[in-house]
Amino acid sequence: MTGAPQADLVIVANRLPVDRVTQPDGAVSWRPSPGGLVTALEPVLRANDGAWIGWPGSADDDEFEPFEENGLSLIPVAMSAQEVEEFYEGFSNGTLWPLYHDVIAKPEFHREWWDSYVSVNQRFADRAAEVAAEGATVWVQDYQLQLVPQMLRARRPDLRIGFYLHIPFPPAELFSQLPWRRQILEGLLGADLIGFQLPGAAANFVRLVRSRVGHKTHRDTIYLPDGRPVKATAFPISIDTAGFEELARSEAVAERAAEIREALGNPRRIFLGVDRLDYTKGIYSRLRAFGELVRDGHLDVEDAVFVQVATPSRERVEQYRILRDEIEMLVGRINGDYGKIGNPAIHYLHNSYPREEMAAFYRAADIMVVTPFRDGMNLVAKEYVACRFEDDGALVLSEFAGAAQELRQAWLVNPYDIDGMKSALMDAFAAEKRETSRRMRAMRRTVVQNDVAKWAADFLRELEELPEHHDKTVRRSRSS
Ligand code: ADQ
Repeated sequence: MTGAPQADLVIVANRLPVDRVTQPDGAVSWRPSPGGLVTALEPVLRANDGAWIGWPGSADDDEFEPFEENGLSLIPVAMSAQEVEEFYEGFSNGTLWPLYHDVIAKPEFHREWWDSYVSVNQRFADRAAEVAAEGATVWVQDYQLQLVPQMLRARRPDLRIGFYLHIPFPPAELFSQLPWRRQILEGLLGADLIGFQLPGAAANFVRLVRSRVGHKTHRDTIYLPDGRPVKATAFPISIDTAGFEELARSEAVAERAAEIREALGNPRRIFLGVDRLDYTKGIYSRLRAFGELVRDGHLDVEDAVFVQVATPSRERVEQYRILRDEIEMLVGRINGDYGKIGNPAIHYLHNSYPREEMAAFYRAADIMVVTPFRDGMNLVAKEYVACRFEDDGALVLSEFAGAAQELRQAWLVNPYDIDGMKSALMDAFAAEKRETSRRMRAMRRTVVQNDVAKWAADFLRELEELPEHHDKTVRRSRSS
């Protein structure tokens, strides 16, 4: 490819940190879609002649030339409509996503989806091989691109390659269902450093490599027969804590939070859920728990209200459409049965909001309810904590969210246990100010000390410092 910059740091992610907008006259422009990842990586990218490779988010056979946006070098990778269906909606979100989340939904295995996964991964790897300068660092992100490390190393052995998995890595008993399990493990082993959210996920991976690929391992290190060590370890991701706190402290957000409370009728307590509309997030069970508390008279709709923000997500995938219908039916039923004029029990918003509005929701809410069945980390829980600068507010958190390993002072719940969730919701509802402050103060300390900038710096430092060779004598791997 011509015109691609030679970068010393390359991020390879499924999505570019911008959205493509087509004007009515057909002209194309780009709108930044700022997420935690780009906030964290922007300073390092600027300091290192960095580039970001990713899909612009719409099906198109046209290749776009690399371009600069806010001083960041962006390199679009195109995908056809068929690839969006087979690689993205299919293998990534219909096979890997449910498989890696405890098989909460049944993963589908289709050979055409796999073929598409291989060819799209190859395209990303080829682009990275062209863009990276001699000896550069390439950091590949997430489950859509697990073959890229190996494909890239085959073309560019001079590179330092890191990989980070944002979602859980399943235990061998589940991962082994995957017909292409060996290829995925070998794909990842192309990296020098593989980062996971939790130590347990890293341990699952190392164990699988030992049993399925047959490499020698010791703790978090895998010794490849060609003399290269691979490290697999945990780097729990975080948020731009200071940025969220600053937003929450602002006059505009304080006013907006007051407006939200007012619009809800100034109830004594506001419960809040904020999730992508995904079956892993446990939205249905959580609303059922709340509905039963209202039904049984433990909560009164003039006293307590639930606001559920559900971000539209993967709307072309069948399972997501079914889930949306189920949740909307439940909300309708609960409001129909227990709501009063001007006082519905649940306010349901199926929409995306700017960061300021999210911060206002977090400030307005007394009890944040985060109850996924399985979640790599869950940034919403950390964002809520970052916004509670007055050390108040309660967090009800699933023990199956990665965040539960750090936010120990939350009201921890098992999301499969509706009665358990009901008592946790009531405990958080009734908690004394002293109790909520004690818990929130401790959680805030954790989130302030471990922000996303530290996460990125820790990962990149570790990647730089890893030895290139090991001195272990190891035999050739066997086939599984
Ligand atoms: P997600 O599954 O998307 O992320 P999460 O970690 O909660 O889950 O991040 C969601 C992000 O979207 C948050 O920053 C939140 O503020 C934002 N958001 C949610 N609803 C919104 C709305 N209606 N409008 C605007 N913004 C909204 C995956 C993994 C997680 C892991 C992250 C990061 O599934 O486990 O924590 O990646 O690694």
